[in-house]
Amino acid sequence: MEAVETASRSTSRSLRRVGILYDERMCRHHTPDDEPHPENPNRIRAIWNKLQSAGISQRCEVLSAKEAEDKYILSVHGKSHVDLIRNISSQQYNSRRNRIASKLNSIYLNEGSSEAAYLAAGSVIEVAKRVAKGELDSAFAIVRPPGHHAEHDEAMGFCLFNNVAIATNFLLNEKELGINKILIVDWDVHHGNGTQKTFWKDPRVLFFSVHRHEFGSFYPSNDDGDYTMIGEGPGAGYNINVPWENGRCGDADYLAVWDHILIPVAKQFNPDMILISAGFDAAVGDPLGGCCVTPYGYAMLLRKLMDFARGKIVLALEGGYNLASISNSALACMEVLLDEKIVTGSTEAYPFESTWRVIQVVRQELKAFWSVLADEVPTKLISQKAPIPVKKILISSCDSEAEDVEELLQEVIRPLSTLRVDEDCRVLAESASVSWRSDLSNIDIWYATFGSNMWKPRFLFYIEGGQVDGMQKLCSGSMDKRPPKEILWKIFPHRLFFGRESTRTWGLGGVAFLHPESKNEDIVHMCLYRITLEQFNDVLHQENISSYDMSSPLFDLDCVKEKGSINLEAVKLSHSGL
Ligand code: X5A
Ligand code: ZN
Repeated sequence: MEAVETASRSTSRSLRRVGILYDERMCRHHTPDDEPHPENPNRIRAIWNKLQSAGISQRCEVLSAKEAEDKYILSVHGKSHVDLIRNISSQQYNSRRNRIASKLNSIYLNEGSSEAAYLAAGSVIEVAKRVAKGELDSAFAIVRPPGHHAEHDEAMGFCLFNNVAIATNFLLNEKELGINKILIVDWDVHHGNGTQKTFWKDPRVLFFSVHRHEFGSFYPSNDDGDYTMIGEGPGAGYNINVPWENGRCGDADYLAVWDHILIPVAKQFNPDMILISAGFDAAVGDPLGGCCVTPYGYAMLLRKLMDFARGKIVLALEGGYNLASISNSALACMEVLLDEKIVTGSTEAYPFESTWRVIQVVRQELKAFWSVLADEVPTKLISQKAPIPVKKILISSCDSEAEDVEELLQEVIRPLSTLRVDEDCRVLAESASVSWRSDLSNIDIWYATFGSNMWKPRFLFYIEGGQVDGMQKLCSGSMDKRPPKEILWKIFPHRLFFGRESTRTWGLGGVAFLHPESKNEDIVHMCLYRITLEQFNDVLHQENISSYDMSSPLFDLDCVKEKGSINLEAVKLSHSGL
Protein backbone atom coordinates (compact mmCIF):
# COMPACT_ATOMS: atom_id res chain seq x y z
CA MET A 1 0.00 0.00 0.00
CA GLU A 2 2.69 2.41 1.07
CA ALA A 3 4.84 1.53 -1.94
CA VAL A 4 1.99 1.99 -4.41
CA GLU A 5 1.27 5.40 -2.96
CA THR A 6 4.83 6.52 -3.40
CA ALA A 7 5.07 5.20 -6.91
CA SER A 8 1.95 6.94 -8.10
CA ARG A 9 2.99 10.16 -6.47
CA SER A 10 6.34 10.24 -8.14
CA THR A 11 4.89 10.11 -11.62
CA SER A 12 1.71 12.09 -11.27
CA ARG A 13 1.09 15.76 -10.64
CA SER A 14 1.33 17.11 -7.17
CA LEU A 15 -1.74 17.74 -5.03
CA ARG A 16 -0.42 21.23 -4.88
CA ARG A 17 -0.68 23.20 -8.07
CA VAL A 18 2.73 24.61 -8.62
CA GLY A 19 3.59 26.69 -11.66
CA ILE A 20 6.94 26.76 -13.34
CA LEU A 21 7.85 29.15 -16.11
CA TYR A 22 10.73 28.76 -18.50
CA ASP A 23 11.21 30.17 -21.98
CA GLU A 24 14.25 29.70 -24.20
CA ARG A 25 13.75 33.17 -25.69
CA MET A 26 15.22 34.66 -22.53
CA CYS A 27 18.51 33.02 -23.51
CA ARG A 28 18.87 35.36 -26.43
CA HIS A 29 20.06 38.13 -24.14
CA HIS A 30 23.82 37.64 -23.90
CA THR A 31 27.09 39.54 -24.23
CA PRO A 32 27.67 41.02 -27.73
CA ASP A 33 30.39 38.62 -28.83
CA ASP A 34 29.34 35.96 -26.40
CA GLU A 35 32.30 36.78 -24.21
CA PRO A 36 32.18 35.00 -20.89
CA HIS A 37 29.97 36.67 -18.30
CA PRO A 38 28.55 35.35 -15.05
CA GLU A 39 25.01 36.40 -16.01
CA ASN A 40 24.72 34.17 -19.08
CA PRO A 41 21.99 32.06 -20.73
CA ASN A 42 23.30 28.81 -19.26
CA ARG A 43 22.05 29.89 -15.86
CA ILE A 44 18.38 29.39 -16.68
CA ARG A 45 19.13 26.42 -18.95
CA ALA A 46 20.95 24.69 -16.11
CA ILE A 47 18.07 25.21 -13.71
CA TRP A 48 15.49 24.08 -16.24
CA ASN A 49 17.46 20.96 -17.18
CA LYS A 50 17.94 20.06 -13.54
CA LEU A 51 14.25 20.41 -12.76
CA GLN A 52 13.37 18.30 -15.79
CA SER A 53 15.82 15.51 -15.06
CA ALA A 54 14.71 15.45 -11.43
CA GLY A 55 11.12 15.01 -12.59
CA ILE A 56 10.02 18.26 -11.01
CA SER A 57 8.71 20.12 -14.04
CA GLN A 58 6.56 17.07 -14.86
CA ARG A 59 4.72 17.57 -11.60
CA CYS A 60 4.17 21.27 -12.22
CA GLU A 61 2.07 23.35 -14.54
CA VAL A 62 4.55 24.51 -17.13
CA LEU A 63 3.94 28.04 -18.39
CA SER A 64 5.61 29.96 -21.13
CA ALA A 65 6.64 33.57 -21.08
CA LYS A 66 4.59 36.55 -22.17
CA GLU A 67 5.96 39.99 -22.90
CA ALA A 68 4.90 42.57 -20.33
CA GLU A 69 2.73 45.41 -21.58
CA ASP A 70 4.31 48.85 -21.39
CA LYS A 71 1.60 50.15 -19.07
CA TYR A 72 2.67 47.67 -16.39
CA ILE A 73 6.37 48.41 -16.80
CA LEU A 74 5.61 52.13 -16.60
CA SER A 75 4.25 51.62 -13.09
CA VAL A 76 7.88 51.20 -12.01
CA HIS A 77 10.06 52.78 -14.70
CA GLY A 78 10.14 56.13 -16.45
CA LYS A 79 9.12 56.51 -20.07
CA SER A 80 12.62 57.22 -21.32
CA HIS A 81 13.95 54.06 -19.70
CA VAL A 82 11.16 51.92 -21.13
CA ASP A 83 11.69 53.45 -24.58
CA LEU A 84 15.40 52.74 -24.38
CA ILE A 85 14.99 49.10 -23.40
CA ARG A 86 12.25 48.59 -26.04
CA ASN A 87 14.40 50.01 -28.82
CA ILE A 88 17.88 48.98 -27.77
CA SER A 89 17.85 45.74 -29.75
CA SER A 90 16.68 47.32 -33.00
CA GLN A 91 19.00 47.77 -35.97
CA GLN A 92 19.18 51.56 -35.54
CA TYR A 93 20.98 50.96 -32.27
CA ASN A 94 23.57 48.52 -33.65
CA SER A 95 26.35 51.08 -33.65
CA ARG A 96 25.39 52.74 -30.38
CA ARG A 97 24.43 49.72 -28.24
CA ASN A 98 27.83 48.98 -26.79
CA ARG A 99 28.50 52.60 -26.04
CA ILE A 100 25.22 52.94 -24.19
CA ALA A 101 25.87 49.78 -22.21
CA SER A 102 29.36 50.90 -21.26
CA LYS A 103 27.95 54.06 -19.70
CA LEU A 104 25.72 51.98 -17.46
CA ASN A 105 26.87 50.19 -14.32
CA SER A 106 27.42 46.44 -14.96
CA ILE A 107 25.20 46.15 -18.04
CA TYR A 108 25.65 44.55 -21.45
CA LEU A 109 23.14 44.70 -24.31
CA ASN A 110 22.60 42.81 -27.57
CA GLU A 111 19.88 42.17 -30.17
CA GLY A 112 18.06 39.81 -27.82
CA SER A 113 18.04 42.06 -24.76
CA SER A 114 14.78 43.93 -25.38
CA GLU A 115 12.71 40.83 -25.89
CA ALA A 116 14.27 39.03 -22.92
CA ALA A 117 13.66 42.02 -20.64
CA TYR A 118 9.99 42.22 -21.67
CA LEU A 119 9.60 38.46 -21.28
CA ALA A 120 11.23 38.39 -17.84
CA ALA A 121 8.93 41.11 -16.52
CA GLY A 122 5.88 39.60 -18.25
CA SER A 123 6.66 36.16 -16.88
CA VAL A 124 6.69 37.27 -13.29
CA ILE A 125 3.40 39.10 -13.89
CA GLU A 126 1.97 35.95 -15.47
CA VAL A 127 2.81 33.58 -12.62
CA ALA A 128 1.89 36.16 -9.98
CA LYS A 129 -1.53 36.68 -11.57
CA ARG A 130 -2.25 32.96 -11.61
CA VAL A 131 -1.22 32.52 -8.00
CA ALA A 132 -3.26 35.55 -6.96
CA LYS A 133 -6.34 34.16 -8.72
CA GLY A 134 -5.87 30.81 -7.04
CA GLU A 135 -5.29 28.95 -10.30
CA LEU A 136 -1.93 28.00 -8.84
CA ASP A 137 -0.87 27.63 -5.21
CA SER A 138 2.64 28.89 -5.86
CA ALA A 139 5.09 29.30 -8.72
CA PHE A 140 8.69 29.78 -9.81
CA ALA A 141 9.59 32.03 -12.74
CA ILE A 142 13.01 31.07 -14.12
CA VAL A 143 13.74 34.41 -15.69
CA ARG A 144 16.62 36.52 -16.90
CA PRO A 145 17.77 39.23 -17.11
CA PRO A 146 17.33 39.67 -13.37
CA GLY A 147 15.54 42.72 -12.02
CA HIS A 148 16.07 43.87 -8.46
CA HIS A 149 18.85 46.41 -9.14
CA ALA A 150 16.91 48.19 -11.91
CA GLU A 151 15.72 51.62 -10.77
CA HIS A 152 13.11 54.03 -12.10
CA ASP A 153 15.36 55.40 -14.84
CA GLU A 154 18.34 53.13 -14.73
CA ALA A 155 19.43 49.68 -15.75
CA MET A 156 22.25 48.38 -13.57
CA GLY A 157 23.76 45.28 -11.98
CA PHE A 158 22.79 42.97 -14.88
CA CYS A 159 19.15 44.15 -14.49
CA LEU A 160 17.07 45.92 -17.18
CA PHE A 161 13.50 45.96 -15.84
CA ASN A 162 12.62 45.35 -12.21
CA ASN A 163 10.56 42.21 -12.75
CA VAL A 164 9.43 41.72 -9.14
CA ALA A 165 8.54 45.38 -8.60
CA ILE A 166 6.52 45.41 -11.83
CA ALA A 167 4.60 42.29 -10.85
CA THR A 168 3.98 43.70 -7.38
CA ASN A 169 2.44 46.89 -8.78
CA PHE A 170 0.40 44.79 -11.19
CA LEU A 171 -1.10 42.77 -8.33
CA LEU A 172 -1.89 45.86 -6.27
CA ASN A 173 -3.46 47.70 -9.19
CA GLU A 174 -5.72 44.84 -10.31
CA LYS A 175 -8.17 45.43 -7.50
CA GLU A 176 -10.37 42.43 -8.24
CA LEU A 177 -7.48 40.13 -7.36
CA GLY A 178 -7.93 41.18 -3.74
CA ILE A 179 -4.22 41.50 -3.09
CA ASN A 180 -3.72 44.53 -0.86
CA LYS A 181 -0.58 43.72 1.10
CA ILE A 182 2.53 42.16 -0.40
CA LEU A 183 5.68 40.95 1.29
CA ILE A 184 8.76 40.99 -0.93
CA VAL A 185 11.63 38.86 0.38
CA ASP A 186 14.90 39.56 -1.41
CA TRP A 187 17.41 36.86 -0.52
CA ASP A 188 19.75 37.59 -3.42
CA VAL A 189 23.21 38.23 -1.94
CA HIS A 190 23.06 41.81 -3.26
CA HIS A 191 20.79 44.56 -1.99
CA GLY A 192 17.56 45.03 -3.96
CA ASN A 193 18.07 48.76 -4.38
CA GLY A 194 15.61 49.15 -7.24
CA THR A 195 12.80 47.40 -5.40
CA GLN A 196 13.50 49.37 -2.24
CA LYS A 197 13.20 52.68 -4.09
CA THR A 198 10.00 51.65 -5.88
CA PHE A 199 8.14 51.03 -2.61
CA TRP A 200 10.01 53.47 -0.37
CA LYS A 201 6.86 55.36 0.68
CA ASP A 202 4.38 52.54 0.13
CA PRO A 203 2.97 50.77 3.20
CA ARG A 204 1.18 48.17 1.06
CA VAL A 205 4.53 46.59 0.28
CA LEU A 206 6.86 45.32 2.97
CA PHE A 207 10.27 45.05 1.37
CA PHE A 208 12.78 42.83 3.18
CA SER A 209 16.31 42.39 1.88
CA VAL A 210 19.21 40.47 3.40
CA HIS A 211 22.51 41.08 1.65
CA ARG A 212 26.23 41.50 1.93
CA HIS A 213 26.85 45.14 2.67
CA GLU A 214 30.20 45.40 4.40
CA PHE A 215 29.64 48.99 5.42
CA GLY A 216 28.85 50.02 1.87
CA SER A 217 31.74 48.32 0.10
CA PHE A 218 29.83 45.43 -1.47
CA TYR A 219 27.90 45.92 -4.72
CA PRO A 220 26.04 48.22 -5.34
CA SER A 221 28.53 49.89 -2.97
CA ASN A 222 26.53 52.61 -1.29
CA ASP A 223 24.46 53.12 1.84
CA ASP A 224 21.09 52.24 0.31
CA GLY A 225 21.23 48.78 1.84
CA ASP A 226 22.03 49.90 5.36
CA TYR A 227 19.71 48.98 8.24
CA THR A 228 18.88 52.64 8.78
CA MET A 229 16.98 52.67 5.47
CA ILE A 230 13.50 51.90 6.78
CA GLY A 231 11.22 53.74 4.31
CA GLU A 232 9.61 57.14 4.55
CA GLY A 233 6.27 58.84 5.17
CA PRO A 234 3.49 56.25 5.16
CA GLY A 235 6.11 53.68 4.12
CA ALA A 236 8.24 54.18 7.24
CA GLY A 237 8.90 50.80 8.83
CA TYR A 238 7.96 48.92 5.66
CA ASN A 239 11.52 48.62 4.40
CA ILE A 240 13.81 46.24 6.25
CA ASN A 241 17.46 45.77 5.38
CA VAL A 242 19.68 43.17 6.98
CA PRO A 243 23.21 44.16 5.95
CA TRP A 244 25.90 41.49 6.49
CA GLU A 245 29.17 42.84 7.79
CA ASN A 246 31.12 40.03 6.16
CA GLY A 247 30.88 37.24 3.64
CA ARG A 248 30.82 33.55 4.53
CA CYS A 249 27.30 33.81 5.95
CA GLY A 250 25.46 30.53 5.73
CA ASP A 251 22.35 28.63 6.79
CA ALA A 252 22.75 29.44 10.48
CA ASP A 253 23.02 33.17 9.81
CA TYR A 254 20.05 33.29 7.45
CA LEU A 255 17.90 31.14 9.71
CA ALA A 256 18.69 33.37 12.69
CA VAL A 257 17.55 36.40 10.69
CA TRP A 258 14.38 34.57 9.69
CA ASP A 259 13.60 33.50 13.24
CA HIS A 260 14.37 36.83 14.88
CA ILE A 261 13.29 39.37 12.26
CA LEU A 262 11.48 38.25 9.15
CA ILE A 263 9.09 35.61 10.48
CA PRO A 264 7.79 37.62 13.44
CA VAL A 265 7.29 40.68 11.22
CA ALA A 266 5.59 38.61 8.51
CA LYS A 267 3.20 37.33 11.15
CA GLN A 268 2.34 40.84 12.21
CA PHE A 269 2.15 42.23 8.65
CA ASN A 270 -0.01 39.33 7.48
CA PRO A 271 0.57 39.64 3.72
CA ASP A 272 -1.95 38.58 1.08
CA MET A 273 0.87 37.33 -1.09
CA ILE A 274 4.66 36.84 -0.98
CA LEU A 275 7.04 37.52 -3.84
CA ILE A 276 10.60 36.30 -3.46
CA SER A 277 13.48 37.94 -5.30
CA ALA A 278 15.12 34.56 -5.40
CA GLY A 279 18.70 35.08 -6.37
CA PHE A 280 20.86 32.10 -5.54
CA ASP A 281 24.14 33.97 -5.31
CA ALA A 282 24.32 33.53 -1.54
CA ALA A 283 24.64 29.81 -2.28
CA VAL A 284 27.76 27.91 -1.35
CA GLY A 285 30.09 27.91 -4.35
CA ASP A 286 28.87 31.13 -5.91
CA PRO A 287 31.77 33.03 -7.49
CA LEU A 288 30.37 36.48 -6.67
CA GLY A 289 28.54 35.94 -3.41
CA GLY A 290 31.09 34.46 -1.05
CA CYS A 291 28.37 33.15 1.22
CA CYS A 292 27.47 29.53 1.92
CA VAL A 293 23.75 28.87 1.99
CA THR A 294 23.06 25.22 1.16
CA PRO A 295 20.08 23.85 -0.76
CA TYR A 296 18.79 22.66 2.61
CA GLY A 297 19.11 26.23 3.87
CA TYR A 298 17.08 27.63 0.99
CA ALA A 299 14.46 24.96 1.55
CA MET A 300 14.16 25.96 5.20
CA LEU A 301 13.93 29.67 4.39
CA LEU A 302 11.16 29.00 1.89
CA ARG A 303 9.37 26.50 4.10
CA LYS A 304 9.12 29.04 6.89
CA LEU A 305 7.47 31.55 4.54
CA MET A 306 4.82 29.12 3.36
CA ASP A 307 2.90 29.56 6.60
CA PHE A 308 1.87 33.04 5.45
CA ALA A 309 -0.42 34.40 2.73
CA ARG A 310 -2.08 30.98 2.63
CA GLY A 311 1.01 29.73 0.85
CA LYS A 312 0.59 32.12 -2.09
CA ILE A 313 4.25 32.46 -2.98
CA VAL A 314 5.98 33.42 -6.18
CA LEU A 315 9.71 32.97 -6.67
CA ALA A 316 11.43 34.98 -9.37
CA LEU A 317 15.04 34.25 -10.19
CA GLU A 318 17.47 37.13 -9.67
CA GLY A 319 21.24 36.46 -9.44
CA GLY A 320 23.22 33.25 -8.87
CA TYR A 321 26.26 32.39 -10.91
CA ASN A 322 27.42 28.88 -10.11
CA LEU A 323 25.38 26.61 -12.38
CA ALA A 324 25.45 23.62 -10.04
CA SER A 325 24.68 25.73 -6.95
CA ILE A 326 21.73 27.54 -8.50
CA SER A 327 20.30 24.31 -9.95
CA ASN A 328 20.49 22.45 -6.66
CA SER A 329 19.12 25.40 -4.72
CA ALA A 330 16.21 25.83 -7.15
CA LEU A 331 15.49 22.10 -6.96
CA ALA A 332 15.36 22.24 -3.17
CA CYS A 333 12.91 25.14 -3.36
CA MET A 334 10.68 23.34 -5.85
CA GLU A 335 10.51 20.30 -3.59
CA VAL A 336 9.29 22.58 -0.83
CA LEU A 337 6.64 24.17 -3.06
CA LEU A 338 5.47 20.73 -4.12
CA ASP A 339 5.51 19.76 -0.46
CA GLU A 340 6.55 16.24 -1.26
CA LYS A 341 9.48 16.07 1.07
CA ILE A 342 9.67 17.01 4.67
CA VAL A 343 12.65 19.29 4.96
CA THR A 344 15.24 17.44 6.95
CA GLY A 345 18.81 18.10 7.84
CA SER A 346 20.56 20.29 10.32
CA THR A 347 22.81 23.27 10.44
CA GLU A 348 25.82 22.44 12.50
CA ALA A 349 27.27 25.92 12.69
CA TYR A 350 26.19 28.84 14.82
CA PRO A 351 25.60 32.32 13.41
CA PHE A 352 28.56 34.70 13.43
CA GLU A 353 28.86 37.15 16.26
CA SER A 354 28.39 39.86 13.62
CA THR A 355 25.07 38.26 12.67
CA TRP A 356 23.70 38.61 16.18
CA ARG A 357 24.91 42.20 16.24
CA VAL A 358 23.14 42.97 12.96
CA ILE A 359 19.96 41.28 14.15
CA GLN A 360 20.02 43.42 17.27
CA VAL A 361 20.51 46.73 15.47
CA VAL A 362 17.79 45.92 12.93
CA ARG A 363 15.34 45.04 15.70
CA GLN A 364 16.25 48.22 17.55
CA GLU A 365 15.76 50.31 14.42
CA LEU A 366 12.35 48.84 13.63
CA LYS A 367 10.79 48.07 16.98
CA ALA A 368 8.78 51.30 16.93
CA PHE A 369 6.96 49.92 13.88
CA TRP A 370 6.81 46.23 14.75
CA SER A 371 5.97 45.42 18.34
CA VAL A 372 7.13 41.83 17.82
CA LEU A 373 10.71 43.14 17.59
CA ALA A 374 10.63 44.97 20.91
CA ASP A 375 12.09 42.29 23.18
CA GLU A 376 15.81 41.80 23.57
CA VAL A 377 17.21 38.68 21.90
CA PRO A 378 18.04 36.29 24.78
CA THR A 379 21.72 36.50 25.73
CA LYS A 380 21.82 32.74 25.88
CA LEU A 381 21.19 32.63 22.12
CA ILE A 382 23.63 35.39 21.31
CA SER A 383 26.42 33.65 23.17
CA GLN A 384 26.17 30.81 20.66
CA LYS A 385 28.36 32.07 17.87
CA ALA A 386 30.80 30.78 15.33
CA PRO A 387 34.50 31.46 15.83
CA ILE A 388 36.07 33.32 12.94
CA PRO A 389 39.31 35.22 13.48
CA VAL A 390 41.85 32.57 12.60
CA LYS A 391 40.26 32.04 9.22
CA LYS A 392 40.14 35.76 8.70
CA ILE A 393 43.87 36.21 9.00
CA LEU A 394 44.61 33.46 6.57
CA ILE A 395 42.24 34.78 3.99
CA SER A 396 44.06 38.08 4.17
CA SER A 397 47.40 36.46 3.53
CA CYS A 398 46.72 36.23 -0.12
CA ASP A 399 48.50 33.46 -1.94
CA SER A 400 49.74 35.05 -5.11
CA GLU A 401 50.19 31.70 -6.74
CA ALA A 402 46.86 30.15 -5.96
CA GLU A 403 44.97 30.55 -9.21
CA ASP A 404 41.88 29.28 -7.59
CA VAL A 405 40.87 30.92 -4.36
CA GLU A 406 38.55 28.02 -3.76
CA GLU A 407 41.58 25.79 -3.72
CA LEU A 408 43.29 28.04 -1.22
CA LEU A 409 40.27 27.78 1.00
CA GLN A 410 40.25 24.01 0.70
CA GLU A 411 43.91 23.64 1.46
CA VAL A 412 44.23 26.16 4.20
CA ILE A 413 40.88 26.61 5.86
CA ARG A 414 40.08 22.96 6.26
CA PRO A 415 43.17 22.08 8.25
CA LEU A 416 42.83 25.29 10.18
CA SER A 417 39.25 24.60 11.12
CA THR A 418 40.47 21.55 12.97
CA LEU A 419 42.52 23.75 15.27
CA ARG A 420 40.68 24.13 18.51
CA VAL A 421 39.78 27.68 19.32
CA ASP A 422 38.11 28.71 22.56
CA GLU A 423 35.45 31.34 23.14
CA ASP A 424 37.89 34.19 23.16
CA CYS A 425 39.46 32.83 20.03
CA ARG A 426 42.68 31.77 21.66
CA VAL A 427 44.20 28.74 20.09
CA LEU A 428 44.11 26.01 22.68
CA ALA A 429 46.94 23.62 23.24
CA GLU A 430 46.18 20.72 20.97
CA SER A 431 46.18 17.65 23.10
CA ALA A 432 44.06 15.23 21.13
CA SER A 433 46.17 14.94 18.04
CA VAL A 434 49.90 14.40 18.25
CA SER A 435 50.38 14.71 14.53
CA TRP A 436 49.12 18.24 14.13
CA ARG A 437 52.61 19.66 13.63
CA SER A 438 53.46 17.38 10.80
CA ASP A 439 50.00 17.91 9.31
CA LEU A 440 50.45 21.67 9.33
CA SER A 441 54.01 21.46 8.07
CA ASN A 442 52.77 19.99 4.81
CA ILE A 443 50.86 23.13 3.92
CA ASP A 444 52.46 26.31 2.66
CA ILE A 445 50.93 29.73 3.16
CA TRP A 446 51.92 33.27 2.30
CA TYR A 447 52.42 35.35 5.41
CA ALA A 448 51.96 38.99 4.48
CA THR A 449 54.01 41.40 6.52
CA PHE A 450 54.09 45.13 6.90
CA GLY A 451 56.38 47.48 8.77
CA SER A 452 59.44 46.10 10.50
CA ASN A 453 58.65 42.53 9.65
CA MET A 454 58.99 43.28 5.96
CA TRP A 455 62.75 43.18 6.43
CA LYS A 456 63.96 39.67 6.15
CA PRO A 457 66.60 39.74 8.91
CA ARG A 458 63.97 40.86 11.35
CA PHE A 459 61.32 38.43 10.21
CA LEU A 460 63.83 35.60 10.48
CA PHE A 461 63.92 35.99 14.26
CA TYR A 462 60.42 34.53 14.36
CA ILE A 463 61.73 31.48 12.60
CA GLU A 464 65.28 31.12 13.92
CA GLY A 465 64.86 32.75 17.31
CA GLY A 466 66.93 35.49 18.91
CA GLN A 467 66.63 39.20 19.56
CA VAL A 468 67.26 42.17 17.33
CA ASP A 469 67.49 45.86 18.19
CA GLY A 470 64.08 47.23 19.00
CA MET A 471 62.60 43.92 20.03
CA GLN A 472 61.07 43.91 23.47
CA LYS A 473 61.91 40.31 24.18
CA LEU A 474 63.77 37.31 23.00
CA CYS A 475 62.03 35.33 20.26
CA SER A 476 61.92 31.62 20.80
CA GLY A 477 61.75 30.98 17.06
CA SER A 478 59.64 28.35 15.38
CA MET A 479 59.95 24.66 15.93
CA ASP A 480 60.77 24.30 12.25
CA LYS A 481 63.73 26.64 11.62
CA ARG A 482 63.93 26.36 7.82
CA PRO A 483 63.98 29.80 6.17
CA PRO A 484 61.01 30.99 4.08
CA LYS A 485 60.81 29.11 0.80
CA GLU A 486 60.04 32.22 -1.18
CA ILE A 487 59.81 35.96 -0.64
CA LEU A 488 57.55 38.21 -2.64
CA TRP A 489 56.76 41.92 -2.65
CA LYS A 490 53.26 42.92 -3.55
CA ILE A 491 51.11 46.04 -3.80
CA PHE A 492 47.57 45.89 -2.47
CA PRO A 493 45.04 48.61 -3.35
CA HIS A 494 43.94 48.93 0.25
CA ARG A 495 44.70 50.89 3.34
CA LEU A 496 45.92 49.12 6.44
CA PHE A 497 44.46 49.54 9.84
CA PHE A 498 45.88 48.31 13.06
CA GLY A 499 44.17 45.67 15.07
CA ARG A 500 46.15 46.37 18.20
CA GLU A 501 48.01 49.12 19.91
CA SER A 502 51.07 47.03 20.47
CA THR A 503 52.52 43.58 20.23
CA ARG A 504 54.74 41.75 22.62
CA THR A 505 57.73 41.62 20.35
CA TRP A 506 57.75 45.12 18.94
CA GLY A 507 55.83 47.23 21.42
CA LEU A 508 53.79 49.94 19.73
CA GLY A 509 52.44 49.16 16.31
CA GLY A 510 51.07 45.73 15.93
CA VAL A 511 48.82 43.60 13.86
CA ALA A 512 47.85 45.13 10.54
CA PHE A 513 44.71 44.30 8.60
CA LEU A 514 43.83 45.17 5.04
CA HIS A 515 40.93 47.58 5.26
CA PRO A 516 38.01 46.35 3.15
CA GLU A 517 36.45 49.78 2.76
CA SER A 518 39.38 51.57 1.27
CA LYS A 519 39.39 52.18 -2.44
CA ASN A 520 41.97 52.18 -5.18
CA GLU A 521 43.75 55.37 -4.25
CA ASP A 522 45.04 53.58 -1.17
CA ILE A 523 48.09 51.49 -1.77
CA VAL A 524 50.15 49.41 0.55
CA HIS A 525 53.37 47.52 -0.04
CA MET A 526 53.66 44.23 1.70
CA CYS A 527 56.29 41.58 1.86
CA LEU A 528 55.04 38.04 1.67
CA TYR A 529 56.94 35.06 3.02
CA ARG A 530 56.13 31.55 1.99
CA ILE A 531 56.28 29.51 5.17
CA THR A 532 54.50 26.42 6.41
CA LEU A 533 51.25 26.56 8.31
CA GLU A 534 53.14 25.11 11.26
CA GLN A 535 55.60 27.99 11.19
CA PHE A 536 52.72 30.44 10.88
CA ASN A 537 51.19 28.92 13.98
CA ASP A 538 54.44 29.41 15.86
CA VAL A 539 54.84 32.97 14.62
CA LEU A 540 51.38 33.80 15.89
CA HIS A 541 52.19 32.20 19.22
CA GLN A 542 55.34 34.23 19.69
CA GLU A 543 53.59 37.44 18.81
CA ASN A 544 50.38 36.88 20.66
CA ILE A 545 50.46 34.28 23.35
CA SER A 546 52.38 34.52 26.54
CA SER A 547 52.54 31.63 28.93
CA TYR A 548 52.00 34.13 31.78
CA ASP A 549 49.23 36.06 30.17
CA MET A 550 46.47 34.25 28.39
CA SER A 551 43.95 37.04 28.92
CA SER A 552 44.62 38.78 25.64
CA PRO A 553 42.90 37.13 22.70
CA LEU A 554 44.88 36.23 19.63
CA PHE A 555 43.06 38.85 17.58
CA ASP A 556 41.42 41.95 18.88
CA LEU A 557 37.72 41.32 18.46
CA ASP A 558 36.63 44.87 19.30
CA CYS A 559 38.59 46.22 16.41
CA VAL A 560 37.05 43.76 14.01
CA LYS A 561 33.66 44.71 15.35
CA GLU A 562 34.17 48.38 14.65
CA LYS A 563 36.00 48.32 11.39
CA GLY A 564 34.53 45.31 9.71
CA SER A 565 36.23 42.25 8.48
CA ILE A 566 38.43 41.55 5.55
CA ASN A 567 36.47 40.52 2.57
CA LEU A 568 37.71 37.82 0.31
CA GLU A 569 36.45 39.65 -2.75
CA ALA A 570 38.65 42.63 -1.92
CA VAL A 571 41.68 40.37 -1.84
CA LYS A 572 40.59 38.74 -5.06
CA LEU A 573 40.26 42.13 -6.71
CA SER A 574 43.67 43.28 -5.58
CA HIS A 575 44.91 40.01 -6.89
CA SER A 576 43.61 40.39 -10.41
CA GLY A 577 44.23 44.10 -10.46
CA LEU A 578 47.98 43.63 -10.47
C1 X5A B 1 21.34 40.41 -9.98
C2 X5A B 1 22.73 40.39 -9.46
C3 X5A B 1 24.88 41.45 -9.40
C4 X5A B 1 25.60 42.58 -10.01
C5 X5A B 1 27.07 42.57 -9.62
C6 X5A B 1 27.85 43.59 -10.38
N1 X5A B 1 23.51 41.39 -9.83
N2 X5A B 1 29.23 43.58 -10.01
O1 X5A B 1 23.13 39.48 -8.76
ZN1 ZN C 1 22.86 39.23 -6.75
